[in-house]
Amino acid sequence: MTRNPFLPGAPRPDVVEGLFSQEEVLLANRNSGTLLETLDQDITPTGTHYLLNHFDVPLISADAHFLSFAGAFDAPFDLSMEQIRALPAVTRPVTLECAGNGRAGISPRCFSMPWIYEGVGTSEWIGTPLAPLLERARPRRGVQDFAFIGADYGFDRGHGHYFGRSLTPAQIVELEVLLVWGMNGQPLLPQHGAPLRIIVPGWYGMASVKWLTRIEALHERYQGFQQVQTYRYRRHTEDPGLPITRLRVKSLMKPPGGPDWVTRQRWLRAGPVRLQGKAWAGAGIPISKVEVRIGKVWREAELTGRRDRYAWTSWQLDWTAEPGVYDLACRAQDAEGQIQPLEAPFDMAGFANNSVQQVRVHVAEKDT
Ligand SMILES: Nc1nc2c(c(=O)[nH]1)N[C@H]1C(S)=C(S)[C@@H](COP(=O)(O)O)O[C@H]1N2
Ligand SMILES: [Mo]
Repeated sequence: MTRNPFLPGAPRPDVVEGLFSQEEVLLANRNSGTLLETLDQDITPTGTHYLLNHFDVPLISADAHFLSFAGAFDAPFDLSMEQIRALPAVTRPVTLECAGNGRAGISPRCFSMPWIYEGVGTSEWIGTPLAPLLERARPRRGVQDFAFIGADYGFDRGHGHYFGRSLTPAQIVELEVLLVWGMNGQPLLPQHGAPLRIIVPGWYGMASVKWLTRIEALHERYQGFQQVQTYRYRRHTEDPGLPITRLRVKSLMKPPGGPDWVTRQRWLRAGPVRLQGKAWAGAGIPISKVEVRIGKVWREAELTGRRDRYAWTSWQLDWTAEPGVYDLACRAQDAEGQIQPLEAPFDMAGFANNSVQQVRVHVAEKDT
């Protein structure tokens, strides 16, 4: 990438094929993925939850931080972190997935964060419902959008901007948005948005703005880069696209056995093995079925728990593994009948690839 990326309209290398570039690997090094071996846990251990940070992580002192309600409110106010933490607190397990998760499985691929499977995790988020605070600030009649602005500034396609997203008043009513300061019993870590972020349950992660500084009520729709220029489903360059919102139905398996260091292929001793993993869908829709493919045969797994409306569900299947090489896959279906596709659905930016995960295992008679 030799062209000046700070000129208005500067193009990003768009779609590419073949090996990952240095720049893509740099993005991957900054944005770690959830360790798939933690998929037997309901809550992703803090520090192994995936990260997606577009720009630099701002280090913000909680003592000096304020959240401003600004723009078209009749009673705007600022809140210190102390005031925010004194609000009625709730703890909710919510599954967060990056809209780019699975991008590497789409060909040609978009030049961006090269997620394979790991851009998803579940945390117990600690915060307070946002809707009553918006009410308290008294949005003026005719407000169309609430913009959520983060403290992180950077460039994309030549546009300098603070990361920002918006939700309409109807979406605020429909989605149980939380204003969050804690994660798994601890204060938020800097890389997850400290001291304050929102969590938008049931939607892809881009909506859950981190390092929140300002909520602005607008009489028009918010036109921020992250709202209108990206996070749209687009099938070709002329396609105006549709905004990305709720999570698509998906499942993942904890890779069984042990890995080969570099290929990550799995080694298993023949005999009984419990296959297990997680399944989730958007907007609080329950998972109705998970199937596991062993070789060519699909078997139905047992759903072993549903912790909460917006958190993933556990599944398991007991398998007596015979020696051989197997390609395992898992596939979830939600209560509305949506089912994971076997092939990746094409999207220009590689968004929302919910096709099935493939795990190759070598089953051996005895230790090698
Ligand atoms: N301010 C800000 N908020 C942000 C982002 C960002 O880069 N800046 N990334 C978004 C994206 S794309 C995702 S997937 C989630 C990731 O949250 P996590 O890093 O805590 O897992 O944060 C969202 N909120
Ligand atoms: Mo994301």
